[in-house]
Amino acid sequence: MNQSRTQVAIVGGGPAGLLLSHLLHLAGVESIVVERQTRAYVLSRVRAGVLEWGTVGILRDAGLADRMDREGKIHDGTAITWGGGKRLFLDIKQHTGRHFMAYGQTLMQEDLDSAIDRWGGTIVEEAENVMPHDIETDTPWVSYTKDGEEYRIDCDFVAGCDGYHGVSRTVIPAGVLREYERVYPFGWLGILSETPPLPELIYCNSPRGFALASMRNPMLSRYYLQVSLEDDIDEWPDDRFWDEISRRYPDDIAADIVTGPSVEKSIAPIRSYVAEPMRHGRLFLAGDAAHIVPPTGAKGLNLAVSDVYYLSRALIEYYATGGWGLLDGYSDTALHRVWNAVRFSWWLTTTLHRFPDQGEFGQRIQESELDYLSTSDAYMAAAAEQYAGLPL
Ligand code: RFL
Ligand code: PHB
Repeated sequence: MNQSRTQVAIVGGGPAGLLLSHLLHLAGVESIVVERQTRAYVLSRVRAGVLEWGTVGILRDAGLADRMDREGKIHDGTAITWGGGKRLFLDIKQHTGRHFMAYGQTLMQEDLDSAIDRWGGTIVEEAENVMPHDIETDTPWVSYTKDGEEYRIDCDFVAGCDGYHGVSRTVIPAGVLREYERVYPFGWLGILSETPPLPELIYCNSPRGFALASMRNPMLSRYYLQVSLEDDIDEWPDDRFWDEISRRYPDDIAADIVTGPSVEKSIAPIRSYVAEPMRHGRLFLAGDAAHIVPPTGAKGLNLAVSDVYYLSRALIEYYATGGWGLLDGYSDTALHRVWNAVRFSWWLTTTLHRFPDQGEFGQRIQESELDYLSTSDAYMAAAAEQYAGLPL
């Protein structure tokens, strides 16, 4: 058995795990990240594209924003279209004084990787059978195997940042863990294409199903279509994808969409899920390990960042003063923000997608909701405030 010791053992090297390691390092707290995949594999997963202004601020304060500030695109708001040509602009700048940044999660992950390499942090890749132990004691540890050898990391705390399919949440006893879930009866088919995107993000409610136009950079577009959970990726050749996109968007928007071959294509199921509490003993969960939201509100990555912000602050306070105040409050503080985002993402998902049993009545209710949103300044301000993200 190969043994080592650190202050915080971090399970999972996605955005949550790497950002936590970096923020702790800035305050002189040591950590080791243990990741199941190779770094290259983690970088190949195309995911989020929208960073809330609070997330942008955290990345800037942590010295992680050079490329984001050069290459990311600042937006004042986002558009929604429905009813065969109606359109509103959810003006975040007007209603909150903030903005958001279109910047791909893969680039943020690359920025974190390089920052951690620069200060010489440890990210163990391709760790198998990772398992936290003794989290209810003062001497927790994490075990894993790599290249056939067994390893043990002794630590003061374990941070479970290993996503929805991770192992950390499973060590919380069944009598303690409470789970809340909603599975939606559809998935999102996403493509990347090397074509100029539309200037704004445009969410679309259509009787044929939801669609979203987004972007990564001036020559890389990201589009999504609501599809059936039974659909296979092979049933969606590029021609069918672009044809369906142009049927869902109103004609004037469809005419502006530049089509081209896809360079990535995948289907993701959609769910809302929350695990409570986010802490048990010396194990603290952060990001998708504790909660999943439908991507409709663009909240998943931003919640991972806000969890990590709260958790890093709590751990830093502990190492500076020995105080448990922020650590004890972590789960409640994080969950308050999580449930707000869960509710908003659920609302936007429910308002914009076609549900199998909604019928004409359900379609008209959705359209009426969007008509009202577009004419009520008060409703618009509330929606803009939530899309912008609650302050930390
Ligand atoms: P991750 O990114 O899943 O990383 C977890 C890491 O843990 C590793 N792991 C393990 N490591 C060791 N031992 C084990 N047993 C392990 N099990 C797993 C995994 O290999 C992985 O590297 O979780 P994290 O760090 O919490 O980050 C969360 C975000 O990735 C996620 O919330 C977002 O991508 C969600 N999301 C979006 N969020 C936004 O804020 N804005 C968006 O615009 C947005 N768009 C999206 C999205 C997610 C999408 N998909 C594919 C679900 C669009 C899509 C299509
Ligand atoms: C994306 O660009 O991938 C994206 C943007 C907004 C969302 C979800 C995904 O709500």
